[in-house]
Amino acid sequence: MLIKRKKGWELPESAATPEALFRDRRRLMKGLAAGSILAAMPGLTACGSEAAPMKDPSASLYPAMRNLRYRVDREMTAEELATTYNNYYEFGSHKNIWRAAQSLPIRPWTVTLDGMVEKEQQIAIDDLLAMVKLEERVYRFRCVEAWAMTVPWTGFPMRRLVEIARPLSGAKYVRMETFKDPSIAPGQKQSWYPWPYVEGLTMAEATNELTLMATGIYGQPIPAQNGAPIRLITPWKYGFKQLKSIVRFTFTDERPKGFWEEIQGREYGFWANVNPEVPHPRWSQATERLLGPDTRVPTLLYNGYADFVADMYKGMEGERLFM
Ligand SMILES: Nc1nc2c(c(=O)[nH]1)N[C@H]1C(S)=C(S)[C@@H](COP(=O)(O)O)O[C@H]1N2
Ligand SMILES: [Mo]
Repeated sequence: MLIKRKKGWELPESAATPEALFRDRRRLMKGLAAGSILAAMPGLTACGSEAAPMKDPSASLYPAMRNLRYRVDREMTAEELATTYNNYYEFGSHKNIWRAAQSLPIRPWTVTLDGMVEKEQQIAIDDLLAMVKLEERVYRFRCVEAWAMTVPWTGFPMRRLVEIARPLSGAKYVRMETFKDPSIAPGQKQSWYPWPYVEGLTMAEATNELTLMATGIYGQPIPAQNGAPIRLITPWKYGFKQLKSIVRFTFTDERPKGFWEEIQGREYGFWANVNPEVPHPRWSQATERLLGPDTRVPTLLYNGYADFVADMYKGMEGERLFM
């Protein structure tokens, strides 16, 4: 596989340009081709054992051009960290699930668009990818547990997905669902959790320019542990809103109840917008720990994205907007 370098990568955002990572990857791919370092790579094997991740047929779509409208004045988080420190309860309720998640079959993968739409559709992920234009965006990411990272997602605006779905005028929300198959995801055998993982957005949120359907990360198809083959990214909201491995988008006039809201509604709500001044019932949200340097930095209102999103919440002061 060749990693082509495009013009966008050369632009001034040097802090957020992981050149070294790409150089390393090129070296790695050469090594893989020669078959020399397979043994040294955890999770990779020469001949399709259980641990081998499925090959991604969309690999040639990456990297995509970076969209420089979205800038972050922070160091990029190392790829090794962002892809090995994860929350994905389907594969375990701890951070070290990346290896277990390799058993997720990413093809065939069908996305259903249903509910209040002109016509229900089922679209294979590669057909969907052919209908959209991929771009790269570097966003901040803030987990409700008060750790944070900065990563380059590749994807397309959710607004484009809404266009494809053609919702009826009465639709007020999009309800999204992660796959459910306990034979693949051992966490789903734990029946006290309300599987599948569900999250929802208002139509205004879903069509906000920031809202991204991410299909890649660090210039490659998104790996299973980060939500392959398609996950939600809403950078002004806590991480738990940003569900992974989505199979269904349902347009509805009822506010969806998310996975965590269902489990503990007093701690996790529908809006989940980042706000340093509104503590979680069990800890402060004033600061966050950066993955990598492990330093603590102040948390920003709407995670630094107020200019893009604050207008959507005008006149809603009575709502629990920040949990
Ligand atoms: N289906 C599903 N999506 C999920 C989760 C999950 O457990 N299952 N965890 C959420 C939480 S709490 C966070 S912080 C982010 C983590 O994303 P990352 O592993 O790519 O950093 O995924 C979110 N999406
Ligand atoms: Mo999270």
